[in-house]
Amino acid sequence: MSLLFADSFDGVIAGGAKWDNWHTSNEIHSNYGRNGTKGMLVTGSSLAPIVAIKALDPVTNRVTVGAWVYCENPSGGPGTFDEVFRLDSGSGTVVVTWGESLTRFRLSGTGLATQEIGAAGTGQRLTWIFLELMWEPGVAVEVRANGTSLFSGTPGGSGTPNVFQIRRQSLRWRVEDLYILDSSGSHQNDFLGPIKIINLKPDGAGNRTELDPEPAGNNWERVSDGDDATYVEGDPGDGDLYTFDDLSGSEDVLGVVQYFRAFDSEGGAITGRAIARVDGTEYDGDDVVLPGSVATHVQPWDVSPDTGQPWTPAEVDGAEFGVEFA
Ligand SMILES: [Ca+2]
Ligand SMILES: [Ca+2]
Ligand SMILES: [Ca+2]
Repeated sequence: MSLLFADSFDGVIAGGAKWDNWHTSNEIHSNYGRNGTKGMLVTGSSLAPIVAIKALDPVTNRVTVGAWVYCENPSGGPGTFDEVFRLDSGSGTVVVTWGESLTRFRLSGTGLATQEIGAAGTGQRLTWIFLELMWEPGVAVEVRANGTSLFSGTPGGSGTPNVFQIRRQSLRWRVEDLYILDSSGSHQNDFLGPIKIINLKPDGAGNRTELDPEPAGNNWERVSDGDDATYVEGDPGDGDLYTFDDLSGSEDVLGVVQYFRAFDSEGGAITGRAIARVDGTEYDGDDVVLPGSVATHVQPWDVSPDTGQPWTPAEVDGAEFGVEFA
């Protein structure tokens, strides 16, 4: 496993439901995304600089984050907390902000001189840039823009990156197609470069329909409406599989990340897991001990569970995904 988090801002599980902390002023709208899809506008209050937080539990000490970013301010330097990407380990920090120069990013952190990095134009305002930050405390740091390295060196700090944050003070910027990964495994364990995240949602019944819909109706519609008040439920051994939207193209697939919301209405501790059916065979995701109230759970499928190789577009289009209880 190496993909820790992915957000296209288009899913039915939206905004704060995927993040551990989400400022209520953040906006998600097609005005702020790319290619006609939704993106995030960072506009949280300067009085509470934390805009979004995602706790991380990586397998390795090396973590890479990437996203398309677009600063809406043609002028104005960053405030202290205009942190586009911030990673913390508990024993160190690395931060990338928009630069005073208006054309470059600024890097700071434990053991690093605060400095603008890269050539003029690599941190330009009013344009989309695919920004990436790799950090292994005490060992390595690298920043890339549109796939080109702006800085690499040896940072201070120690430990395992355990939280990603976006913080904001005075600037407004857009974020789209954000990923976070660690360096474990043989696939998706390094910079991905400029990517696109496509949101796929259930569009029909799959090979298993064992859960009970509430209210009555099609199970797949109860889980694809973005409303926790409608749902499916069942007992240990029961599960559902659903067909999903197809990809619209044939570009290489870097990985699949499945999200679901679930809880144990008996008070907690039932086991649930994501399941996938690929080429006619069902595969189990990781066991999750479900909490007593609804929460968002993530199952990365870095490679096709059927082949152990990168997913083909045809495999994704034909795959069914769902959840079962155990
Ligand atoms: Ca989007
Ligand atoms: Ca629902
Ligand atoms: Ca499909």
